[in-house]
Amino acid sequence: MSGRVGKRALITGITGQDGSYLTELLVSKGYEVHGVLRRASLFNTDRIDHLYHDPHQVRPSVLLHYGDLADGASLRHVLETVQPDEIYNLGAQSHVRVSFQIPEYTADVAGLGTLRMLEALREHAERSGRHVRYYQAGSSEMFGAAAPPQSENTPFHPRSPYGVSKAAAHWYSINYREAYGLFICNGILFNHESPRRGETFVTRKVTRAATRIKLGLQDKLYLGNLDARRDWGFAGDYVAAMWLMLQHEVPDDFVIATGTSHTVREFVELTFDQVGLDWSKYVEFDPRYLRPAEVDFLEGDASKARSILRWEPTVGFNELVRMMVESDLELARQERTLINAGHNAPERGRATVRQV
Ligand code: NAP
Ligand code: F7E
Repeated sequence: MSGRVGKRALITGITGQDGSYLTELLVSKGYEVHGVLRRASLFNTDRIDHLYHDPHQVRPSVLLHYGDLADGASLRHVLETVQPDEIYNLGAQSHVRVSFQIPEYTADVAGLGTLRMLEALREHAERSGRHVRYYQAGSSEMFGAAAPPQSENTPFHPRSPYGVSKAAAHWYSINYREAYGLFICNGILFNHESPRRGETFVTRKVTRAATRIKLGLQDKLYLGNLDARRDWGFAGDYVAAMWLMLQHEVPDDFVIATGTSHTVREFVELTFDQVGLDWSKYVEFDPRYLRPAEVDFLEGDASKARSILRWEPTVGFNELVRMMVESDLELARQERTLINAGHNAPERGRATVRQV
């Protein structure tokens, strides 16, 4: 590839929540960003469409390549084509509840997919002599049942096929760092949310439902375990930590978290408060949203990232909920306007949200 100006990044999972925020961040820093796009029967680029320019018309800063973490040849091909300076491996089947329903696929993409990416990187680095920096998207789900506060020194005790697969990916990454001297960092990120969060994760499910109930578009919200505690931060802050890890002189592993936790019940209460509703009148229990094994309490200790990377979260819990409620209220208003104008506006993704 010719005509390089700034750095070039390759992102798997570019169409996901984090991929979209990371792309915005890297483009703002002058990177040329390449993303691995998974083939789907419907458009799956909603979160990055605003960043994409037709390469026939302008020199684009965001380019997409078909590929899949389940297909090693496609990863090798994309890597050779793009020749990136940095790789962010964010692609995964990332839903914990779904990982109990499709455990082999989850392991294939989140666990083996990481190994495929690392092998592609090793071969590329050996053949070309290029120095490429690699970020691996690890998760607090790897801690699972370990007692809080969890830090880089806390032993893993994952509680789902997703958590086990991410733990394997974490150790593959350390092994490739130690064995081949590659620049590989593991982020161990606690839950992070945003208006772009997938609608089957509990935060977005709640903000979407509360705002739709407020506008008379929905009657009830069905949830599972309200007692689980999570350390919820803002995705925009967390992608900045990924970038900081790859700018550090030495490759290392970092916990990224706010250090405060809340129960699902508290998240529900605050969300409904913000739209002026009493949550207990609308929320009902549905056992289908329980998991065969639960992670009860996650609260991260990110002091290593704070001191070494100088990373700090900028958005607190109340602000995060406010941001998500505002965005979903706007979507609900648009839905209401269509219905008032006589259009049939069925709830988007209704069938998916009912499953998980
Ligand atoms: P997300 O919104 O679910 O996005 C996942 C991305 O992976 C999507 O772009 C998805 O493509 C892609 N993907 C799925 N299967 C793939 C495959 N077989 N090959 C290539 N790409 C595939 O997840 P996120 O919240 O942005 O999280 C980003 C990463 O961080 C994930 O690895 C997740 O497990 C991890 N993580 C997330 C959190 C969190 O709280 N958000 C915390 C810790 C770690 P489609 O758009 O086509 O589905
Ligand atoms: O669940 C409870 C559920 O699905 C949070 C992923 O990004 O963060 C995420 O995984 C809690 C759990 O996220 C419902 O039982 C109750 O205790 O929003 P979640 P998660 O499982 O924490 C980690 C760090 C990742 O790495 C993952 O990729 O909420 N809960 N009722 C519910 N959860 C859902 N989804 N739906 C419910 O109705």
